[in-house]
Amino acid sequence: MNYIHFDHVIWYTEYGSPDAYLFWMNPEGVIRERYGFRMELTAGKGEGIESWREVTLIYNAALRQMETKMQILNEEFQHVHQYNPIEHIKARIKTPESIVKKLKRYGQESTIDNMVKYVKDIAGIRIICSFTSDIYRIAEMIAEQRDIKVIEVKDYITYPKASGYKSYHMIVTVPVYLSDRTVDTRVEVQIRTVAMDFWASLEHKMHYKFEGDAPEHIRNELIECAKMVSDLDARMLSLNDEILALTQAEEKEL
Ligand code: 0O2
Repeated sequence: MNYIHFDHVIWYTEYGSPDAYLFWMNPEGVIRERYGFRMELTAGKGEGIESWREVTLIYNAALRQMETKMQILNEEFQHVHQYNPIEHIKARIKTPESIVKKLKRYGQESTIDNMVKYVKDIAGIRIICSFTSDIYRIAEMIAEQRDIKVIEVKDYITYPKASGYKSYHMIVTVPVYLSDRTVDTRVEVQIRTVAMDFWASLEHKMHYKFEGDAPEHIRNELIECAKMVSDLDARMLSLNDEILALTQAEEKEL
């Protein structure tokens, strides 16, 4: 049995050369414990470092494709409407720690096969925009792309989580063209405003720090902040609409 060792993998959260993964195999098969459970992704029968490299290569390719698609949409939008709906884009491959935790939560063994089968957000792209209205516009533009298939949508903008979390999630597949086959690869797309992203980053930090058991006053304060974020987003959108209307009226007069 080969172990793709966790401690090495965790440092590699950005995508890039798959060669980096060569170091991740643990030839001695040493099992380390962290947070009370095994933190290895095990390579099952017929799986090995090659299959791990191939899987990560495919996810990296899918991410790059999505990122390019988003950049093109943004540039085209600027050309047609003189404005960029996308502020910036972040892309990441899920850390093995997070993959293993998720597989445990699903009651599945931590193998490469299972990770591909069950974990939908191994490749993730986060699109940060200025205004709430941009979120739906971007989601529509993604869904309209012929080679993208939308598998699942979770609208935490209209239906925020009890924590106050707001974001628009899509699971899509994008085709990755290899030399001998095409692999429809799942990518999780999260779309949110700058303000929502600011809030989510802090809340994520809190979640990580307290492992889901944060002090009540911190949770309450974050819920309060989430309300302020929603209010801020609504006011900024309304201001922007007013500025746009005034600009258009002035242009008409000329
Ligand atoms: P990480 O570390 O970001 O990868 P399911 O797929 O239905 O079994 P899952 O994966 O929880 O359940 O789906 P969901 O709700 O769409 O959440 C996916 C991702 O959204 C999470 O990934 C987080 O990145 C983000 N997210 C969801 N809920 C919250 C929240 O309440 N607060 C913050 N800050 N982020 C949230 P991971 O795997 O949890 O973590």
